[in-house]
Amino acid sequence: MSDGIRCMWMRGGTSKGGFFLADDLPGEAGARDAFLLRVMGSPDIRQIDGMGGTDPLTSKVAVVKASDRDGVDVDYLFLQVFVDQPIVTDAQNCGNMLAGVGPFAIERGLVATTGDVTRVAIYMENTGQVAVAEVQTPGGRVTYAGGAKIDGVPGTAAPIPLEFRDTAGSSCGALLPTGNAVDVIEGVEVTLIDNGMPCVVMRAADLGIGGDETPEALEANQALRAKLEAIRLKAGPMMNLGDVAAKSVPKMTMVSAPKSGGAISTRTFIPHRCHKTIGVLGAVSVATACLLEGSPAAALAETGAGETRSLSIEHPTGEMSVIARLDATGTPVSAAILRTARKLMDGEVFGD
Ligand code: NQM
Repeated sequence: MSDGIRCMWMRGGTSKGGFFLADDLPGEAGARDAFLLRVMGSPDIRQIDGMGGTDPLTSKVAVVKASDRDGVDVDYLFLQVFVDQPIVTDAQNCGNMLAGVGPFAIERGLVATTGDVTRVAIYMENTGQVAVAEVQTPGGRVTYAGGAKIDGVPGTAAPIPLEFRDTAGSSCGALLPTGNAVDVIEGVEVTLIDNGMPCVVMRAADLGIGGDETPEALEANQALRAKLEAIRLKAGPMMNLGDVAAKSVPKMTMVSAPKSGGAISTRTFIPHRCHKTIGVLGAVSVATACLLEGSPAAALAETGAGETRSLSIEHPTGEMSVIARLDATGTPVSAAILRTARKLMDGEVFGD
């Protein structure tokens, strides 16, 4: 292929990657994935021959098209391009890249603006659920500048609140795929949970760490990494995810008591690199684990009271607040998160 393909490079939340219209990419998945590997420069830990930023968080792709579903504006397919392996997977969703989908859809003319704020209903193809994004569109144009601050991103930008409903069991078929709030794998008590992202939630202390180490220190801990991977490979089939050896799920979150006045402190492997923050839907799933009576996270968490709870999920570079609404039985029915996004480049990208 010698011609470039139209692409917008954007930061979405604390992730970054390429945003494409579905029609602009090869229709056949094998050809599409081969192209995307070339675009990112994978497999190569330096991604020197491509656009990827050498981290799973900066090696991401969003594929967007107008939707023909009732009440939905656009369909969004997330693709994780592995850095060091020739793998492109749709086996997970991404709530950070999601933050860029609304602005991108408006910029590409898939959605018309409706005043100072435009609501964009987004069907997330990876998990078959809908999220609603609110995009700032004063004067009929997307504005990226604004006063909202999210931890893990320097400076401020226009707020993009995201609301999720019905995320329980997104990939695993049920919020608790084993039916239990606690299972034991490799001698460690775990909560196998999926409220938008399949996660294994464990006490940091049970893995022999304090839970406030830096991502670099945790990545250097080979014994910890081996233990986490052994647990993950067993958790995959238990979570209805099958063999997860070549998948980027489930995520592995180690929790400890909050350190900065939040609900819980976290360190998350995604699954082989340690996240500098925490994924959006990962945070929703961990917040939900904190609300589960008898779970390892609940015993450590400060969750407050009431039908609407703001759970501040502490991570290595700050926190992410999950606003959870609960029904009369205490089950979370919706979650909202504040994100921002920024357009970085609009042009053509090459996969020769
Ligand atoms: O959990 C990283 C991220 C993500 C995924 C990952 C995400 C989410 O921070 O919704 O956003 O867990 O691989 O972008």
